[in-house]
Parts: sequence; C-alpha cells; structure tokens
Amino acid sequence: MATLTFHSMADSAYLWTAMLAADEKGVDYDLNPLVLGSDAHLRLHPFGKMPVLQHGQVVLYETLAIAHYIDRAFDGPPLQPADALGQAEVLRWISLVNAYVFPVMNRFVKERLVKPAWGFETDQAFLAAARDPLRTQMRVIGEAVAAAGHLVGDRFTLADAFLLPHLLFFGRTPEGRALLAATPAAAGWLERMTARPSYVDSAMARAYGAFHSLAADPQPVWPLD
Ligand SMILES: N[C@@H](CCC(=O)N[C@@H](CS)C(=O)NCC(=O)O)C(=O)O
Repeated sequence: MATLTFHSMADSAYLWTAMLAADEKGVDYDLNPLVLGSDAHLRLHPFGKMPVLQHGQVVLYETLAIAHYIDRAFDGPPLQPADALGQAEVLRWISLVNAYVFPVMNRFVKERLVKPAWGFETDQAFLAAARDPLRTQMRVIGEAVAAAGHLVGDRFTLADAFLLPHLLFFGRTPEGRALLAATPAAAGWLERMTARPSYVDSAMARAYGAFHSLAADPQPVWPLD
C-alpha cells in the first residue's frame, strides 16, 4: 500500500500540484478515482472539490493545506524557504494562482479545448475578456522566473507546483503558445519544470498525455501579436 492516497479524478489540475509536491519529496502515493459529486466524494469534501489527501488517519482537503502537509510531514528537500519573506512569497504565488490563474487560465483552456471536444458551446465572451488578464499573468510570471529561475528564488517551491499544471494546459492553445513565445523566461521555466525527475514519467505527465489528442481550433480567438 502506498504512503499517501489521493482521492480525485485523474485530470484535476490541483491533484497534479499535490502529486508534484509528493514526487518532489519522494513520497509514494496512489489514486482513488472519485466520481464528481457522488456521496463518497461529498463525504470526503463537503464542497465537492478535489483532490482529498489521505495519510493513515489524516484526511485533508484544500490543496494548499495538502501541499503544506506533504512538505512538513516528510523528509526530503524543503519545498518552502525557511525565512519569513520567502515563505510569504510562496504564499503570495499560491494565492495568485488560486485567485487569478485558476479562474482565468484554467477556464480559458476548458472553453478553448475541452468544451468543443465534448460537444459543448464555447463562451466566446469569456475568451475575449480573458485576453488582458492572461497577458498580465504571463508578464508577471515571466518577470518572476527571470529573476532567479523559479517563481520564488532559485529553487523549486510549492509556488512552482501550483503554477505548473496551468501553464502546461495553456501551452496547448494557440493563444497560450503565442504568449509563451513572447515570454521566453516563462517558456524556459516550463521547459525546466517538465525536465525535472518529479515530472518525467510521473503520474501527472501520464494524465497530461491524455489531453494531447485535444486540439484547439487553430483560428486564434484574439490577434497573436
Ligand atoms: N480550493 C480547492 C479547489 C480545488 C478545485 O477547484 N479542484 C477542481 C479540479 S482541478 C474541482 O474540484 N473541480 C470540480 C468542480 O468544481 O466541480 C483546492 O485548493 O483544493
């Protein structure tokens, strides 16, 4: 039996963050697939979100708490700086991903790739309105990683683990590819993150592979300048 169990659907971006934290720490885990909104799911997470972590008797939901727990409960490289400012910067990035990146970048990918593939109509107004926030997000990400190679300082932290799934997905859209090409520091960060042993041949990389068949309409939804 693995040390940790994640209760989640396999393609959850937040699950991928939690798995990445475990892989960076060298902690093994397995996945208990959840049916969204099922009784079993709501017993584990009253708000019907995922992932949920189980470690023996410990059951935790909310990815920030899960990732923090994994970092503190196990040996392995620390995934947060020890100093007050470094920790605050990691928390700021996690907050930024939760408050701005997830609602815009993740939804953009769903509208652009997933909905058409599943036969649902895309919300064009959302796609158009996402342009400016996405440009701001990419600029801020690029500036951060240009400074020392990672979102916070020169080492992998939980901040990187929170952002990676979203930039990976976004890079599958023409708009994401264009913004990455225009932000070489962010593109370089993505390349380095996906070359890490925690990503190569990981459960996350395998789950992400399932999305490779989804192709966005190549016609850009905004000018790719
Ligand atoms: N605040 C939660 C958010 C988790 C979340 O939104 N997960 C998505 C999957 S990436 C989810 O559960 N989606 C199902 C839904 O919203 O119905 C956390 O940090 O864990």
